[in-house]
Amino acid sequence: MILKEKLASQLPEWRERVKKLIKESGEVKVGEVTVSQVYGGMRDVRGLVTDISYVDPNEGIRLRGYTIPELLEKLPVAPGAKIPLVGGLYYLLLIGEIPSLEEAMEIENEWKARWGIPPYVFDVLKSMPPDTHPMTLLSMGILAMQRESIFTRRYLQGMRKDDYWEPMLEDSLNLTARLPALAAFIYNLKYKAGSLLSPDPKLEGAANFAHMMGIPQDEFIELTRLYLIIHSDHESGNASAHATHLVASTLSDIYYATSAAIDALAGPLHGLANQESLAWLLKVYNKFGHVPTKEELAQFAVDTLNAGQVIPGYGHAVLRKTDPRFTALMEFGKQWFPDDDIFGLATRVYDVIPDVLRQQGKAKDPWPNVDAISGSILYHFGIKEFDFYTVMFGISRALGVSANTVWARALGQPIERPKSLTTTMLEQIVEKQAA
Ligand code: AMX
Repeated sequence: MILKEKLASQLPEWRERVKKLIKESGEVKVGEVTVSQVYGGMRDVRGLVTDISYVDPNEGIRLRGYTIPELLEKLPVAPGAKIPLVGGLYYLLLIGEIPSLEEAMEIENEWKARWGIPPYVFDVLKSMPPDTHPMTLLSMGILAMQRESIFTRRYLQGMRKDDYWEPMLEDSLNLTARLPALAAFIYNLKYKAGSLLSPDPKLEGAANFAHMMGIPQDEFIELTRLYLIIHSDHESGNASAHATHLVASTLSDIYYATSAAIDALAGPLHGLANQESLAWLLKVYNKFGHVPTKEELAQFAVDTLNAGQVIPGYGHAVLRKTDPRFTALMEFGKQWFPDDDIFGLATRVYDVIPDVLRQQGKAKDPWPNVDAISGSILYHFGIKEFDFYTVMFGISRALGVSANTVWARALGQPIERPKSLTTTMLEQIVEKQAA
């Protein structure tokens, strides 16, 4: 596998670079921690490292140094398609270089060879009550496959620390290959009376997902590619990435760690915001029976805030400008279905909400994140079961967190264990510094 060889060839230099940095500059300070950060979810505390992506507060995400528009321009595209192959994105995340079409197809072909989900996984999911949330089913499906872990098997047999990354990569390729089919199975089990289309070996990953979802149109295939690319990684501190990193740092395998990512993503302040956001848009639409005027919208938003609720899809812990992932999806919608009512509503909300939030004066970031629009686009394609939206986020996020985990093992990152203090200790620190 070219991918494995390329990764292996990078490791000596990276290991040396990190070792040298720690040895020669290990005591250099990279920041300080304040009392409000200790109580405030560690916001802005610089305590993690990843070379796979970086979120600039004003510019948004860069994956391996590339902005979203640059990725869409530079990553290889399948013949006849417009949006790049997801396999190319995964190659970039893992290797750090824009692949050729051939290299992107190598990943797509690896995924094709690995997508068979063990039948017992389906049995587990089928045995769950029908009202189980699809994110619970996704997390369970991933966890059920844990017994397949090559990393765990090799670890129990005895493995050198330097070799950990290799079975971690094998597991990651197996898991990411299976997730689209697992997601489509969950969709069909929950919402389509259990019917399941088998994967078509002629199709690449995104096209196969569209086929298994029963939405084989070209636009939906393109959207799947775009959706999987833009949600894949958002540096290391977001809840799903951090949960993965923490769990995998104990040398749990990628199945345990990705299941944890999905659990974190299922929270309304993280990935579930996309379903909450669409629910809010539909509430607005149903109240007025049409796309409301800007004034009507502003009043509705103020009422939401006065009721003590957040405007889902707006605000971000790190970003301070419109999320470029939001912009990419908005441009996609404007290109393919500019006249869709709910999509149009999402774009009108974008004209109104930042001002409303600024006037309220609480949110540090009044701009939309990706979740403000993604639901309206899936809705357009007839995926009206919005519980499912975060599942699609999850299969994309697994690409980023697994690439990070391969590198964390390759660089021998240790078990994560920050220190906690008591409130009395914090008060004593404050008193001492005031004295
Ligand atoms: N609507 C109303 N109030 C908001 C708000 C919003 N969209 N965004 C932030 N605020 C409020 C916060 O609730 C907080 O109020 P408090 O002081 O009474 O607790 C105050 O503004 C300050 O918050 P902040 O420092 O600007 O944000 P944060 O870093 O604590 O939280 C986030 C970030 C995303 C959780 C928050 O903006 C939010 O709840 N947004 C809505 C939910 C959402 O879109 N989540 C998706 C995030 C992206 C993702 O992970 N998928």
